[in-house]
Amino acid sequence: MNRFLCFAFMLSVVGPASAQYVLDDGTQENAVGIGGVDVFDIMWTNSFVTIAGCEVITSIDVVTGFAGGNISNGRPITLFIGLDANLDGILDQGGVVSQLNSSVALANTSTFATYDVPDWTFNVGDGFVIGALWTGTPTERFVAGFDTTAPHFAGRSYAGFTIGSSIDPNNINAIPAGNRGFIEGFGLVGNWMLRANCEPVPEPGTLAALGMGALALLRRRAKKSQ
Ligand SMILES: [Ca+2]
Ligand SMILES: [Ca+2]
Repeated sequence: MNRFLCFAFMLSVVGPASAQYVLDDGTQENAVGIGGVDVFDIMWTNSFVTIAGCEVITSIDVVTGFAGGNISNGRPITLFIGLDANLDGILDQGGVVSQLNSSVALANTSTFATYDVPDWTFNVGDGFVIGALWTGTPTERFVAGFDTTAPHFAGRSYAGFTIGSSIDPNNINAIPAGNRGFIEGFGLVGNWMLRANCEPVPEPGTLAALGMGALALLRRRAKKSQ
């Protein structure tokens, strides 16, 4: 049932040291925003549970806008990694552990833009979310790339919005209760096109071997200089 996570796990075992946490099927059908209001903030997150070989979150991929959409490249967007300690799929209050303030790229192309957030290392079994935060205007609304075709993972894609005020991802309790929840609660079915790239934790044995190599090199240099 969780075939994308399984896929990521297999990659992390047999492939090079990179894999992804993914809910979408790679093909965008829609984009989500807030209609009928003036200026608004929208935050959207996907939740995952840390698997072995994929403990270090290194960057976030996100699709903004949709083909024919009008989201501007270059406007501010914030990407973040957050804790979900109670595994309910919701970013914990005060739980942001890595954040990158950047700008929109590759908008309206159904293409993932990669954002190199500061790395964060989880333990296997830890819940976490990755998210994006952006400010909409009366003309630019539909920012969050959305996959509506099966497979669909319910209770994993979450959204929150505020009208006329800013969202602090470290204080999601400040978002009015009716303005936040899983996407299903808003009558939508699908998952965000929002992925986490990951790497395994470097093994102590590898580090030790590297250290010994460096020591040997230093000793050779020391001998030469004598
Ligand atoms: Ca799709
Ligand atoms: Ca939580």
